[in-house]
Amino acid sequence: MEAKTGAHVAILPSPGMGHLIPLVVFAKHLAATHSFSITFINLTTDSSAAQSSVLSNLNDVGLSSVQFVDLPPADLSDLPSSAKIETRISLTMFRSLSSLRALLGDLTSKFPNTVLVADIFGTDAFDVADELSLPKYLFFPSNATFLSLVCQLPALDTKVSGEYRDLRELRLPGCSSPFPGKDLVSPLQDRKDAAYAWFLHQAKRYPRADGIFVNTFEALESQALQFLKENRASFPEVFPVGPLTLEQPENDSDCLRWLDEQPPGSVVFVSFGSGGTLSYEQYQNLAHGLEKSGQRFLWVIRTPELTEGPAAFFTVESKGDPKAYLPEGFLERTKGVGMVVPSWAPQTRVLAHAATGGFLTHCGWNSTLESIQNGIPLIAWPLYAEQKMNAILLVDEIKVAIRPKIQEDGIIKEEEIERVVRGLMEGEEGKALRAKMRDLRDAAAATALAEGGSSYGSLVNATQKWRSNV
Ligand SMILES: *[C@@H]1O[C@H](CO)[C@@H](O)[C@H](O)[C@H]1NC(C)=O
Ligand SMILES: *[C@@H]1O[C@H](CO)[C@@H](O)[C@H](O)[C@H]1NC(C)=O
Ligand SMILES: *[C@@H]1O[C@H](CO)[C@@H](O)[C@H](O)[C@H]1NC(C)=O
Ligand SMILES: *[C@@H]1O[C@H](CO)[C@@H](O)[C@H](O)[C@H]1NC(C)=O
Ligand SMILES: CC(=O)N[C@H]1CO[C@H](CO)[C@@H](O)[C@@H]1O
Repeated sequence: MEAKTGAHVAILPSPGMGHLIPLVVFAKHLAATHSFSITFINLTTDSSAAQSSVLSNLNDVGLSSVQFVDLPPADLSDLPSSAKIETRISLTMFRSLSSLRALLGDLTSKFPNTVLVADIFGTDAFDVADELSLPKYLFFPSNATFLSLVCQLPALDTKVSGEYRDLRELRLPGCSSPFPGKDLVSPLQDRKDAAYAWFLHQAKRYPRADGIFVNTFEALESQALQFLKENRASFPEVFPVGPLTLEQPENDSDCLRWLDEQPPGSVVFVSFGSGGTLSYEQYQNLAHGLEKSGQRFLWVIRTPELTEGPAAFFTVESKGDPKAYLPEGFLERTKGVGMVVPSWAPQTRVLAHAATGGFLTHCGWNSTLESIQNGIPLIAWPLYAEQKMNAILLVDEIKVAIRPKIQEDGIIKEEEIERVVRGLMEGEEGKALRAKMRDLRDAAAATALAEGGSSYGSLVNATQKWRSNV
Protein backbone atom coordinates (compact mmCIF):
# COMPACT_ATOMS: atom_id res chain seq x y z
CA MET A 1 0.00 0.00 0.00
CA GLU A 2 1.46 3.26 -1.08
CA ALA A 3 0.47 6.67 0.18
CA LYS A 4 -0.16 9.07 -2.67
CA THR A 5 -0.19 12.30 -0.76
CA GLY A 6 1.59 11.37 2.38
CA ALA A 7 -1.61 11.86 4.35
CA HIS A 8 -3.39 8.79 5.58
CA VAL A 9 -6.83 8.52 7.17
CA ALA A 10 -7.69 5.85 9.72
CA ILE A 11 -11.45 5.41 9.77
CA LEU A 12 -13.16 3.90 12.77
CA PRO A 13 -16.83 3.08 12.20
CA SER A 14 -18.95 1.92 15.12
CA PRO A 15 -20.57 -1.47 14.70
CA GLY A 16 -23.81 -1.48 12.72
CA MET A 17 -24.60 -1.16 9.04
CA GLY A 18 -26.24 2.22 9.54
CA HIS A 19 -22.94 3.59 10.80
CA LEU A 20 -20.85 1.81 8.24
CA ILE A 21 -22.57 2.94 5.05
CA PRO A 22 -22.06 6.71 5.20
CA LEU A 23 -18.48 6.24 6.38
CA VAL A 24 -17.80 3.96 3.43
CA VAL A 25 -19.15 6.61 1.08
CA PHE A 26 -17.09 9.27 2.86
CA ALA A 27 -13.97 7.11 2.66
CA LYS A 28 -14.59 6.61 -1.02
CA HIS A 29 -14.58 10.36 -1.61
CA LEU A 30 -11.43 10.79 0.42
CA ALA A 31 -9.65 8.08 -1.53
CA ALA A 32 -11.02 8.61 -5.02
CA THR A 33 -11.40 12.37 -5.25
CA HIS A 34 -8.90 13.59 -2.73
CA SER A 35 -6.26 10.86 -3.11
CA PHE A 36 -5.80 9.98 0.53
CA SER A 37 -4.79 6.51 1.56
CA ILE A 38 -7.26 4.92 3.93
CA THR A 39 -7.30 2.28 6.62
CA PHE A 40 -10.79 1.06 7.38
CA ILE A 41 -11.00 -0.47 10.84
CA ASN A 42 -13.44 -3.31 11.47
CA LEU A 43 -14.71 -3.58 15.03
CA THR A 44 -17.56 -5.96 14.40
CA THR A 45 -17.96 -9.69 14.27
CA ASP A 46 -20.23 -9.18 11.32
CA SER A 47 -19.16 -11.19 8.32
CA SER A 48 -22.49 -10.94 6.53
CA ALA A 49 -22.83 -10.67 2.78
CA ALA A 50 -24.57 -7.33 3.25
CA GLN A 51 -21.57 -5.87 5.06
CA SER A 52 -19.07 -7.24 2.56
CA SER A 53 -21.16 -5.83 -0.25
CA VAL A 54 -21.09 -2.36 1.33
CA LEU A 55 -17.37 -2.57 1.90
CA SER A 56 -16.80 -3.73 -1.65
CA ASN A 57 -17.64 -0.18 -2.71
CA LEU A 58 -14.17 0.70 -1.55
CA ASN A 59 -12.63 -1.81 -3.89
CA ASP A 60 -13.29 0.24 -7.00
CA VAL A 61 -10.94 2.95 -5.87
CA GLY A 62 -8.21 0.37 -5.92
CA LEU A 63 -6.97 -1.63 -2.99
CA SER A 64 -3.65 0.06 -3.23
CA SER A 65 -5.02 3.05 -1.36
CA VAL A 66 -7.59 1.38 0.89
CA GLN A 67 -6.82 -1.35 3.38
CA PHE A 68 -9.07 -3.15 5.86
CA VAL A 69 -7.94 -4.16 9.31
CA ASP A 70 -9.89 -6.32 11.78
CA LEU A 71 -9.58 -5.66 15.49
CA PRO A 72 -10.22 -8.60 17.81
CA PRO A 73 -13.88 -8.62 18.81
CA ALA A 74 -14.70 -7.01 22.16
CA ASP A 75 -16.26 -9.25 24.77
CA LEU A 76 -19.69 -7.99 25.82
CA SER A 77 -20.85 -11.21 27.43
CA ASP A 78 -21.13 -9.56 30.85
CA LEU A 79 -23.81 -7.14 29.65
CA PRO A 80 -27.42 -7.83 30.57
CA SER A 81 -29.59 -8.65 27.58
CA SER A 82 -31.52 -5.47 28.28
CA ALA A 83 -28.44 -3.31 27.53
CA LYS A 84 -29.38 -0.83 24.83
CA ILE A 85 -27.67 -0.49 21.49
CA GLU A 86 -25.89 2.76 22.44
CA THR A 87 -24.42 1.00 25.48
CA ARG A 88 -23.30 -1.97 23.44
CA ILE A 89 -21.69 0.12 20.73
CA SER A 90 -19.96 2.49 23.15
CA LEU A 91 -18.60 -0.40 25.20
CA THR A 92 -17.39 -2.21 22.10
CA MET A 93 -15.37 0.91 21.30
CA PHE A 94 -14.17 1.38 24.84
CA ARG A 95 -13.05 -2.22 25.18
CA SER A 96 -11.23 -2.07 21.87
CA LEU A 97 -9.00 0.85 22.84
CA SER A 98 -5.90 -1.17 23.65
CA SER A 99 -6.00 -3.03 20.34
CA LEU A 100 -6.72 0.28 18.62
CA ARG A 101 -3.70 1.82 20.34
CA ALA A 102 -1.50 -0.96 18.99
CA LEU A 103 -2.97 -0.62 15.50
CA LEU A 104 -2.66 3.18 15.32
CA GLY A 105 0.87 2.95 16.69
CA ASP A 106 1.72 0.60 13.85
CA LEU A 107 0.01 2.74 11.26
CA THR A 108 1.77 5.92 12.34
CA SER A 109 5.13 4.28 12.04
CA LYS A 110 4.23 3.53 8.42
CA PHE A 111 2.32 6.76 7.79
CA PRO A 112 3.60 9.53 10.05
CA ASN A 113 0.89 11.84 8.73
CA THR A 114 -2.14 9.91 9.95
CA VAL A 115 -5.52 11.43 10.81
CA LEU A 116 -8.18 9.61 12.82
CA VAL A 117 -11.86 9.85 11.85
CA ALA A 118 -14.22 8.28 14.40
CA ASP A 119 -17.98 8.38 14.46
CA ILE A 120 -20.46 9.41 17.14
CA PHE A 121 -19.88 6.41 19.38
CA GLY A 122 -16.12 6.41 18.91
CA THR A 123 -15.01 9.49 20.83
CA ASP A 124 -13.07 7.40 23.36
CA ALA A 125 -10.62 6.81 20.54
CA PHE A 126 -9.69 10.50 20.80
CA ASP A 127 -7.57 9.61 23.86
CA VAL A 128 -5.52 7.24 21.77
CA ALA A 129 -5.16 9.87 19.03
CA ASP A 130 -3.90 12.35 21.66
CA GLU A 131 -1.34 9.89 23.01
CA LEU A 132 -0.01 9.54 19.49
CA SER A 133 -0.45 13.25 18.64
CA LEU A 134 -2.76 12.50 15.72
CA PRO A 135 -5.37 14.98 14.47
CA LYS A 136 -8.80 13.59 15.30
CA TYR A 137 -12.11 14.22 13.58
CA LEU A 138 -15.67 13.24 14.26
CA PHE A 139 -17.94 11.96 11.54
CA PHE A 140 -21.60 12.70 12.23
CA PRO A 141 -23.73 10.60 9.85
CA SER A 142 -26.97 12.43 10.55
CA ASN A 143 -28.01 16.02 10.00
CA ALA A 144 -26.85 19.38 11.35
CA THR A 145 -30.02 20.01 13.35
CA PHE A 146 -29.40 16.88 15.34
CA LEU A 147 -25.73 17.77 15.68
CA SER A 148 -26.61 21.15 17.13
CA LEU A 149 -28.87 19.40 19.60
CA VAL A 150 -26.13 16.99 20.66
CA CYS A 151 -23.73 19.88 21.05
CA GLN A 152 -26.20 21.45 23.51
CA LEU A 153 -26.85 18.22 25.38
CA PRO A 154 -24.21 18.66 28.12
CA ALA A 155 -25.75 22.05 28.98
CA LEU A 156 -29.26 20.65 28.79
CA ASP A 157 -28.21 17.87 31.14
CA THR A 158 -27.24 20.32 33.87
CA LYS A 159 -30.20 22.64 33.29
CA VAL A 160 -33.08 20.18 33.12
CA SER A 161 -34.01 17.99 36.04
CA GLY A 162 -36.37 15.12 35.43
CA GLU A 163 -37.01 13.50 32.07
CA TYR A 164 -36.84 15.40 28.78
CA ARG A 165 -39.83 13.40 27.59
CA ASP A 166 -41.96 15.25 30.16
CA LEU A 167 -41.12 18.62 28.62
CA ARG A 168 -44.02 19.73 26.49
CA GLU A 169 -41.86 21.92 24.39
CA LEU A 170 -38.17 22.11 23.81
CA ARG A 171 -36.90 25.20 22.07
CA LEU A 172 -33.29 24.90 21.07
CA PRO A 173 -31.09 27.35 19.20
CA GLY A 174 -30.33 25.98 15.76
CA CYS A 175 -33.70 24.18 15.52
CA SER A 176 -36.21 26.56 13.99
CA SER A 177 -39.34 24.99 15.44
CA PRO A 178 -39.85 23.86 19.02
CA PHE A 179 -40.60 20.18 19.50
CA PRO A 180 -41.97 17.98 22.30
CA GLY A 181 -39.38 16.36 24.56
CA LYS A 182 -40.79 12.95 23.74
CA ASP A 183 -39.62 13.40 20.14
CA LEU A 184 -35.96 13.42 21.19
CA VAL A 185 -33.81 10.48 20.07
CA SER A 186 -34.44 7.30 22.02
CA PRO A 187 -31.29 7.31 24.20
CA LEU A 188 -32.46 10.66 25.59
CA GLN A 189 -35.82 9.27 26.61
CA ASP A 190 -34.64 7.58 29.80
CA ARG A 191 -32.00 9.46 31.74
CA LYS A 192 -31.58 6.63 34.22
CA ASP A 193 -30.55 4.15 31.55
CA ALA A 194 -26.87 3.49 30.83
CA ALA A 195 -27.56 4.33 27.18
CA TYR A 196 -28.21 7.94 28.19
CA ALA A 197 -24.99 8.09 30.22
CA TRP A 198 -23.05 6.80 27.24
CA PHE A 199 -24.70 9.17 24.82
CA LEU A 200 -23.91 12.09 27.09
CA HIS A 201 -20.36 10.83 27.58
CA GLN A 202 -19.86 10.92 23.81
CA ALA A 203 -21.52 14.33 23.44
CA LYS A 204 -19.23 15.84 26.09
CA ARG A 205 -16.23 14.73 24.08
CA TYR A 206 -17.34 16.14 20.70
CA PRO A 207 -15.70 19.52 21.46
CA ARG A 208 -12.32 17.79 21.59
CA ALA A 209 -12.47 16.98 17.86
CA ASP A 210 -10.33 19.05 15.50
CA GLY A 211 -13.36 19.20 13.22
CA ILE A 212 -16.71 17.55 12.63
CA PHE A 213 -17.99 16.20 9.31
CA VAL A 214 -21.74 16.16 8.99
CA ASN A 215 -23.87 14.42 6.37
CA THR A 216 -25.89 17.37 5.13
CA PHE A 217 -25.53 20.34 2.81
CA GLU A 218 -25.84 24.13 3.03
CA ALA A 219 -29.13 24.55 1.17
CA LEU A 220 -30.88 21.94 3.31
CA GLU A 221 -29.94 23.11 6.77
CA SER A 222 -28.48 26.58 6.56
CA GLN A 223 -30.00 27.59 9.88
CA ALA A 224 -28.52 24.76 11.94
CA LEU A 225 -25.18 25.14 10.17
CA GLN A 226 -25.19 28.85 10.90
CA PHE A 227 -25.83 28.15 14.58
CA LEU A 228 -22.89 25.76 14.70
CA LYS A 229 -20.68 28.30 12.98
CA GLU A 230 -21.60 30.93 15.55
CA ASN A 231 -20.53 28.57 18.30
CA ARG A 232 -17.01 28.18 17.06
CA ALA A 233 -15.63 29.40 20.40
CA SER A 234 -16.92 26.33 22.22
CA PHE A 235 -17.45 23.86 19.43
CA PRO A 236 -15.20 22.54 16.65
CA GLU A 237 -15.47 23.67 13.07
CA VAL A 238 -18.27 21.80 11.28
CA PHE A 239 -17.81 20.65 7.69
CA PRO A 240 -21.00 19.76 5.80
CA VAL A 241 -19.97 17.00 3.40
CA GLY A 242 -23.33 15.54 2.32
CA PRO A 243 -25.43 14.20 0.87
CA LEU A 244 -23.49 10.98 1.28
CA THR A 245 -25.57 8.10 0.01
CA LEU A 246 -24.65 4.82 -1.50
CA GLU A 247 -25.83 3.86 -4.93
CA GLN A 248 -26.97 0.28 -5.06
CA PRO A 249 -25.43 -2.02 -7.63
CA GLU A 250 -27.36 -2.82 -10.78
CA ASN A 251 -29.96 -5.30 -9.61
CA ASP A 252 -32.38 -6.86 -12.02
CA SER A 253 -35.22 -7.33 -9.60
CA ASP A 254 -38.90 -8.05 -10.18
CA CYS A 255 -39.96 -4.80 -8.63
CA LEU A 256 -37.86 -2.72 -11.03
CA ARG A 257 -39.34 -4.65 -13.92
CA TRP A 258 -42.80 -3.99 -12.51
CA LEU A 259 -42.00 -0.28 -12.19
CA ASP A 260 -40.95 -0.22 -15.85
CA GLU A 261 -44.57 -0.98 -16.73
CA GLN A 262 -46.13 1.80 -14.63
CA PRO A 263 -46.85 5.36 -15.79
CA PRO A 264 -44.35 8.07 -14.78
CA GLY A 265 -44.71 9.41 -11.24
CA SER A 266 -47.64 7.11 -10.45
CA VAL A 267 -46.30 4.77 -7.78
CA VAL A 268 -45.97 5.36 -4.06
CA PHE A 269 -43.06 3.43 -2.59
CA VAL A 270 -43.75 2.12 0.92
CA SER A 271 -40.80 1.02 3.03
CA PHE A 272 -39.80 1.31 6.66
CA GLY A 273 -36.10 0.80 6.30
CA SER A 274 -33.93 -2.15 7.13
CA GLY A 275 -34.93 -2.31 10.77
CA GLY A 276 -38.55 -1.36 10.63
CA THR A 277 -41.79 -3.21 10.88
CA LEU A 278 -45.28 -2.52 12.18
CA SER A 279 -47.79 -4.22 14.41
CA TYR A 280 -50.28 -6.66 12.94
CA GLU A 281 -53.11 -4.19 13.47
CA GLN A 282 -51.19 -1.41 11.78
CA TYR A 283 -50.53 -3.68 8.80
CA GLN A 284 -54.26 -4.22 8.37
CA ASN A 285 -54.89 -0.48 8.38
CA LEU A 286 -52.03 0.27 6.03
CA ALA A 287 -53.17 -2.38 3.56
CA HIS A 288 -56.77 -1.16 3.56
CA GLY A 289 -55.66 2.46 3.33
CA LEU A 290 -53.41 1.80 0.35
CA GLU A 291 -56.12 -0.19 -1.37
CA LYS A 292 -58.79 2.49 -0.83
CA SER A 293 -56.49 5.24 -2.05
CA GLY A 294 -56.64 3.67 -5.50
CA GLN A 295 -53.00 4.64 -6.06
CA ARG A 296 -50.33 2.35 -7.41
CA PHE A 297 -47.93 1.15 -4.74
CA LEU A 298 -44.75 -0.83 -4.24
CA TRP A 299 -44.66 -2.09 -0.66
CA VAL A 300 -41.66 -3.65 1.04
CA ILE A 301 -43.16 -5.83 3.71
CA ARG A 302 -41.70 -7.48 6.79
CA THR A 303 -43.08 -9.83 9.39
CA PRO A 304 -45.08 -7.77 11.90
CA GLU A 305 -43.77 -7.12 15.38
CA LEU A 306 -45.31 -9.55 17.77
CA THR A 307 -43.70 -8.12 20.86
CA GLU A 308 -44.10 -4.62 22.17
CA GLY A 309 -42.35 -1.61 20.71
CA PRO A 310 -42.88 -0.04 17.34
CA ALA A 311 -39.86 -1.52 15.68
CA ALA A 312 -36.82 -3.64 16.12
CA PHE A 313 -33.32 -2.28 15.67
CA PHE A 314 -31.72 -4.95 13.59
CA THR A 315 -32.82 -6.11 10.19
CA VAL A 316 -36.19 -7.74 10.35
CA GLU A 317 -36.71 -10.36 7.70
CA SER A 318 -40.00 -11.28 6.21
CA LYS A 319 -40.71 -14.77 7.44
CA GLY A 320 -43.42 -16.95 6.05
CA ASP A 321 -46.11 -15.95 3.65
CA PRO A 322 -47.14 -12.26 3.67
CA LYS A 323 -50.69 -13.50 3.10
CA ALA A 324 -50.73 -14.53 6.74
CA TYR A 325 -50.65 -10.93 7.92
CA LEU A 326 -52.29 -9.06 5.06
CA PRO A 327 -56.07 -8.71 4.89
CA GLU A 328 -57.82 -11.56 3.19
CA GLY A 329 -57.91 -11.22 -0.59
CA PHE A 330 -55.72 -8.08 -0.50
CA LEU A 331 -53.08 -9.38 -2.91
CA GLU A 332 -55.73 -10.56 -5.39
CA ARG A 333 -57.73 -7.32 -5.25
CA THR A 334 -54.68 -5.09 -5.72
CA LYS A 335 -53.04 -7.21 -8.42
CA GLY A 336 -51.73 -4.94 -11.15
CA VAL A 337 -52.16 -1.82 -9.03
CA GLY A 338 -49.82 -2.77 -6.26
CA MET A 339 -46.81 -4.96 -5.72
CA VAL A 340 -45.75 -6.41 -2.40
CA VAL A 341 -42.13 -7.50 -2.02
CA PRO A 342 -40.87 -9.34 1.04
CA SER A 343 -38.01 -7.86 3.11
CA TRP A 344 -36.03 -5.90 0.60
CA ALA A 345 -36.12 -3.69 -2.50
CA PRO A 346 -33.24 -1.87 -4.21
CA GLN A 347 -34.30 1.40 -2.58
CA THR A 348 -32.00 3.83 -4.36
CA ARG A 349 -32.96 2.35 -7.73
CA VAL A 350 -36.64 2.44 -6.88
CA LEU A 351 -36.42 6.08 -5.83
CA ALA A 352 -34.54 6.93 -9.01
CA HIS A 353 -37.13 5.18 -11.21
CA ALA A 354 -39.37 7.42 -13.33
CA ALA A 355 -42.51 5.58 -12.21
CA THR A 356 -41.95 6.44 -8.54
CA GLY A 357 -43.88 9.53 -7.46
CA GLY A 358 -43.99 9.36 -3.66
CA PHE A 359 -42.33 7.66 -0.73
CA LEU A 360 -43.99 6.57 2.49
CA THR A 361 -40.98 6.40 4.76
CA HIS A 362 -39.82 5.97 8.35
CA CYS A 363 -37.70 9.13 7.79
CA GLY A 364 -34.33 7.59 8.46
CA TRP A 365 -31.81 10.24 7.49
CA ASN A 366 -30.39 8.14 4.70
CA SER A 367 -33.81 7.52 3.18
CA THR A 368 -34.53 11.24 3.44
CA LEU A 369 -31.34 12.13 1.58
CA GLU A 370 -31.99 9.51 -1.08
CA SER A 371 -35.46 10.87 -1.63
CA ILE A 372 -34.17 14.44 -1.86
CA GLN A 373 -31.61 13.38 -4.44
CA ASN A 374 -34.46 12.09 -6.59
CA GLY A 375 -36.97 14.86 -5.91
CA ILE A 376 -39.54 12.43 -4.43
CA PRO A 377 -41.96 13.96 -1.87
CA LEU A 378 -42.69 12.04 1.30
CA ILE A 379 -45.25 10.72 3.69
CA ALA A 380 -43.45 10.88 7.02
CA TRP A 381 -44.19 7.83 9.16
CA PRO A 382 -41.51 7.82 11.83
CA LEU A 383 -40.89 4.64 13.82
CA TYR A 384 -38.32 5.80 16.32
CA ALA A 385 -37.73 8.98 18.23
CA GLU A 386 -34.92 10.34 16.06
CA GLN A 387 -37.07 9.89 13.00
CA LYS A 388 -39.87 11.79 14.70
CA MET A 389 -37.54 14.75 14.81
CA ASN A 390 -36.68 14.28 11.17
CA ALA A 391 -40.39 14.24 10.44
CA ILE A 392 -40.88 17.57 12.18
CA LEU A 393 -38.26 19.16 10.04
CA LEU A 394 -39.47 17.57 6.83
CA VAL A 395 -43.10 18.46 7.47
CA ASP A 396 -42.90 21.82 9.21
CA GLU A 397 -39.63 23.37 8.14
CA ILE A 398 -38.62 22.29 4.70
CA LYS A 399 -42.16 21.26 3.77
CA VAL A 400 -41.51 18.23 1.63
CA ALA A 401 -43.63 15.71 3.55
CA ILE A 402 -47.16 14.99 4.77
CA ARG A 403 -47.48 13.50 8.22
CA PRO A 404 -50.46 11.23 8.95
CA LYS A 405 -52.28 11.70 12.25
CA ILE A 406 -51.64 9.03 14.82
CA GLN A 407 -54.48 8.03 17.13
CA GLU A 408 -54.12 7.96 20.91
CA ASP A 409 -53.54 4.21 20.78
CA GLY A 410 -50.61 4.72 18.42
CA ILE A 411 -52.39 3.42 15.33
CA ILE A 412 -52.75 5.28 12.04
CA LYS A 413 -56.21 4.42 10.74
CA GLU A 414 -56.94 3.29 7.20
CA GLU A 415 -58.98 6.43 6.40
CA GLU A 416 -56.02 8.59 7.39
CA ILE A 417 -53.67 6.53 5.25
CA GLU A 418 -56.04 6.79 2.32
CA ARG A 419 -56.14 10.57 2.82
CA VAL A 420 -52.37 11.12 2.92
CA VAL A 421 -51.62 8.76 0.04
CA ARG A 422 -54.19 10.44 -2.18
CA GLY A 423 -53.09 13.86 -0.96
CA LEU A 424 -49.51 13.15 -1.89
CA MET A 425 -50.15 11.51 -5.25
CA GLU A 426 -53.14 13.49 -6.54
CA GLY A 427 -53.84 16.54 -4.40
CA GLU A 428 -52.72 20.15 -4.52
CA GLU A 429 -50.69 19.62 -1.37
CA GLY A 430 -48.79 16.84 -3.09
CA LYS A 431 -48.03 19.14 -6.03
CA ALA A 432 -46.57 21.78 -3.75
CA LEU A 433 -44.47 19.23 -1.88
CA ARG A 434 -43.22 17.79 -5.16
CA ALA A 435 -42.19 21.22 -6.45
CA LYS A 436 -40.34 21.96 -3.19
CA MET A 437 -38.64 18.58 -3.28
CA ARG A 438 -37.47 19.17 -6.85
CA ASP A 439 -35.92 22.48 -5.85
CA LEU A 440 -34.14 20.70 -3.07
CA ARG A 441 -32.99 17.98 -5.47
CA ASP A 442 -31.47 20.63 -7.73
CA ALA A 443 -29.79 22.27 -4.77
CA ALA A 444 -28.39 18.91 -3.68
CA ALA A 445 -27.02 18.28 -7.16
CA ALA A 446 -25.40 21.68 -7.29
CA THR A 447 -23.96 21.75 -3.80
CA ALA A 448 -23.17 18.14 -3.27
CA LEU A 449 -19.80 16.54 -3.51
CA ALA A 450 -19.26 17.43 -7.15
CA GLU A 451 -16.28 19.64 -7.80
CA GLY A 452 -17.21 23.25 -7.19
CA GLY A 453 -20.10 22.37 -4.85
CA SER A 454 -20.23 23.56 -1.25
CA SER A 455 -19.76 20.12 0.28
CA TYR A 456 -16.80 19.56 -2.00
CA GLY A 457 -15.31 22.87 -0.94
CA SER A 458 -15.92 22.07 2.67
CA LEU A 459 -14.08 18.76 2.38
CA VAL A 460 -11.22 20.46 0.57
CA ASN A 461 -11.01 23.02 3.37
CA ALA A 462 -10.90 20.35 6.05
CA THR A 463 -8.36 18.18 4.34
CA GLN A 464 -6.08 21.03 3.31
CA LYS A 465 -4.97 21.09 6.93
CA TRP A 466 -4.13 17.41 6.79
CA ARG A 467 -1.84 17.95 3.87
CA SER A 468 -0.26 21.00 5.40
CA ASN A 469 0.32 19.06 8.62
CA VAL A 470 3.14 17.21 6.92
C1 LIG B 1 -14.60 -8.14 10.80
O1 LIG B 1 -13.84 -8.89 11.74
C2 LIG B 1 -14.45 -10.10 12.16
C3 LIG B 1 -13.54 -10.74 13.19
O2 LIG B 1 -13.53 -10.01 14.33
C4 LIG B 1 -14.70 -11.02 10.99
O3 LIG B 1 -15.40 -12.17 11.41
C5 LIG B 1 -15.50 -10.28 9.94
O4 LIG B 1 -15.62 -11.08 8.80
C6 LIG B 1 -14.86 -8.98 9.56
N1 LIG B 1 -15.73 -8.30 8.66
C7 LIG B 1 -15.33 -7.89 7.47
C8 LIG B 1 -16.38 -7.28 6.61
O5 LIG B 1 -14.19 -7.98 7.10
C1 LIG C 1 -30.51 -8.10 -5.75
O1 LIG C 1 -30.02 -7.81 -4.44
C2 LIG C 1 -30.63 -8.60 -3.42
C3 LIG C 1 -30.12 -8.11 -2.07
O2 LIG C 1 -28.75 -7.96 -2.04
C4 LIG C 1 -30.33 -10.06 -3.63
O3 LIG C 1 -30.97 -10.82 -2.65
C5 LIG C 1 -30.81 -10.46 -5.01
O4 LIG C 1 -30.43 -11.78 -5.27
C6 LIG C 1 -30.22 -9.54 -6.09
N1 LIG C 1 -30.79 -9.89 -7.37
C7 LIG C 1 -30.06 -9.97 -8.47
C8 LIG C 1 -30.80 -10.40 -9.69
O5 LIG C 1 -28.86 -9.70 -8.49
C1 LIG D 1 -32.21 15.96 11.67
O1 LIG D 1 -32.40 15.14 12.77
C2 LIG D 1 -32.80 15.83 13.89
C3 LIG D 1 -32.83 14.83 14.97
O2 LIG D 1 -33.07 13.57 14.52
C4 LIG D 1 -34.12 16.59 13.66
O3 LIG D 1 -34.32 17.50 14.69
C5 LIG D 1 -34.12 17.32 12.35
O4 LIG D 1 -35.42 17.67 12.07
C6 LIG D 1 -33.53 16.51 11.24
N1 LIG D 1 -33.33 17.29 10.04
C7 LIG D 1 -33.88 16.98 8.89
C8 LIG D 1 -33.53 17.84 7.74
O5 LIG D 1 -34.61 16.03 8.75
C1 LIG E 1 -13.24 27.30 2.64
O1 LIG E 1 -12.42 28.15 3.39
C2 LIG E 1 -12.38 29.49 2.88
C3 LIG E 1 -11.34 30.23 3.69
O2 LIG E 1 -11.57 30.08 5.05
C4 LIG E 1 -13.76 30.09 2.99
O3 LIG E 1 -13.76 31.40 2.48
C5 LIG E 1 -14.73 29.24 2.18
O4 LIG E 1 -16.05 29.72 2.34
C6 LIG E 1 -14.67 27.81 2.62
N1 LIG E 1 -15.47 27.01 1.72
C7 LIG E 1 -16.48 26.26 2.15
C8 LIG E 1 -17.26 25.57 1.09
O5 LIG E 1 -16.76 26.11 3.31
C1 LIG F 1 -26.65 5.00 1.88
C2 LIG F 1 -27.55 4.18 2.71
O1 LIG F 1 -27.43 4.17 3.92
N1 LIG F 1 -28.48 3.49 2.09
C3 LIG F 1 -29.43 2.66 2.79
C4 LIG F 1 -30.53 3.52 3.37
O2 LIG F 1 -31.49 2.70 3.98
C5 LIG F 1 -32.12 1.82 3.12
C6 LIG F 1 -33.21 1.14 3.84
O3 LIG F 1 -32.95 1.09 5.19
C7 LIG F 1 -31.10 0.87 2.52
O4 LIG F 1 -31.73 0.06 1.59
C8 LIG F 1 -30.02 1.67 1.85
O5 LIG F 1 -29.00 0.82 1.42
